[in-house]
Amino acid sequence: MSTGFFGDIAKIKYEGPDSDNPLAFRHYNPDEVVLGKPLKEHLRFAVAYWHSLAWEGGDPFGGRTFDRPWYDGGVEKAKLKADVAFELFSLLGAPYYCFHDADVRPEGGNFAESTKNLNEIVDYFAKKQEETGVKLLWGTANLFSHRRFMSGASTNPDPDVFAYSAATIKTCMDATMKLGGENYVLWGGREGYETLLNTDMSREFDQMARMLSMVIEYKHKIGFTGQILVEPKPQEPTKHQYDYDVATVYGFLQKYGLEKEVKLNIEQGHAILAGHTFEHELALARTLGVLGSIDMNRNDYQSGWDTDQFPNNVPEMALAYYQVLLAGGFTSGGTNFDAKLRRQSIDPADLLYGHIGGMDCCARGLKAAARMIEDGALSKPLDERYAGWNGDTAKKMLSGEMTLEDIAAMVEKDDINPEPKSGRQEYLENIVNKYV
Ligand code: XLS
Ligand code: NI
Ligand code: NI
Repeated sequence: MSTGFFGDIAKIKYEGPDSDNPLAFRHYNPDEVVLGKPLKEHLRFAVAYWHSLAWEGGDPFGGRTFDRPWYDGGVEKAKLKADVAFELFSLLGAPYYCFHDADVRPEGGNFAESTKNLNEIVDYFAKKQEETGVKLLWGTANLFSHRRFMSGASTNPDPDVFAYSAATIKTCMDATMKLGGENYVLWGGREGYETLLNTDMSREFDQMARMLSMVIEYKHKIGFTGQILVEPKPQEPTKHQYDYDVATVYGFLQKYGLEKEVKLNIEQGHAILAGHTFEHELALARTLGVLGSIDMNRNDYQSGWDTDQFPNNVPEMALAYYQVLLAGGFTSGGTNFDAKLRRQSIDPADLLYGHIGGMDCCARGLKAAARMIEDGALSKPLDERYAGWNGDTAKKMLSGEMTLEDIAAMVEKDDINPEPKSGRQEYLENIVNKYV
């Protein structure tokens, strides 16, 4: 039975690029086959519970602007929220959703009560999943909102907070497993510092690594077959977050021998905050073999803040999905809209407009990327640029068959005198422009 929250809005359909219907897809046709696979299987869209259902529209200068019937309540209100959530997923035809414990259950008076509330909602979710066919892309623990986590979760100076965090993660992994989640995410919102004056970095690294190791041990113990994902972000809420960017997280994983067990959940807005492009972060993760999933959104380029807006820059998204496709596409991962409405967008329909626009832009980006791959638009010029390395001597320089002395002797004997060649950046940018 419908909650009536979305009025008479019916399931969003694909109507093609010429449609004027604001409640229709113009580019996302879930069944359209691209590179041998339907778009819905390439993109694997997920709705983020925290932004679309739990967030209330506050900012540092004012409180809630949204008015939702499930605010300020106990488990019954949380169930109403779940009813509307699954209506939203179904209207959009989003195959997946993602949540933190704190988004879905009321906080209890102590750990046991919070866990009881969570488990009650998880049972409710299980029924909703069954009814709607919507699946869980990933679950995660919110170890950053409550005041107990103000100085970090696993990196807290107080071992009681470490223990509380470990216990919370366990309940969230159990919930994720029970709901058939395909990944489990760790985002270290407060695993970092405000000032080094009160911070023992080396101790905190060891604490964070021990927590992650226990997560991996537990995953294997309970037979959770999903992927463990770490989500990098350079700062906000802390001044400095340890999981700064892809390169930093990979270094951390290697230091503790965890790089084979963990992949990354990479977010557009976090890449921007770290001074990178999304494309850069994805390309690096692909190169290192740790590209797991993406949190799709966009940052306001002027604000210097994680504004988590719905994405709308198709050329940027085409280059992002180009990297995803080169990595072989998603396996357990997907496209999670870690994006929230602006606080003035208070109508239920705004939730649909945000996601419809985001899904359409992702579809356009992915289709452009697929065409570039089919045509070899970028790979052919790239192969040409590196073609010299196909030669025998060039190969020997890399294989270890030649030493520094051998190479020096060769350069002198053959009078090697390299002539620079154009990198053709503008030419390549014009090629991309043809596809987007
Ligand atoms: C916050 C993060 C968060 C994670 C999940 O900036 O993006 O929403 O995705 O904890
Ligand atoms: Ni974020
Ligand atoms: Ni995120």
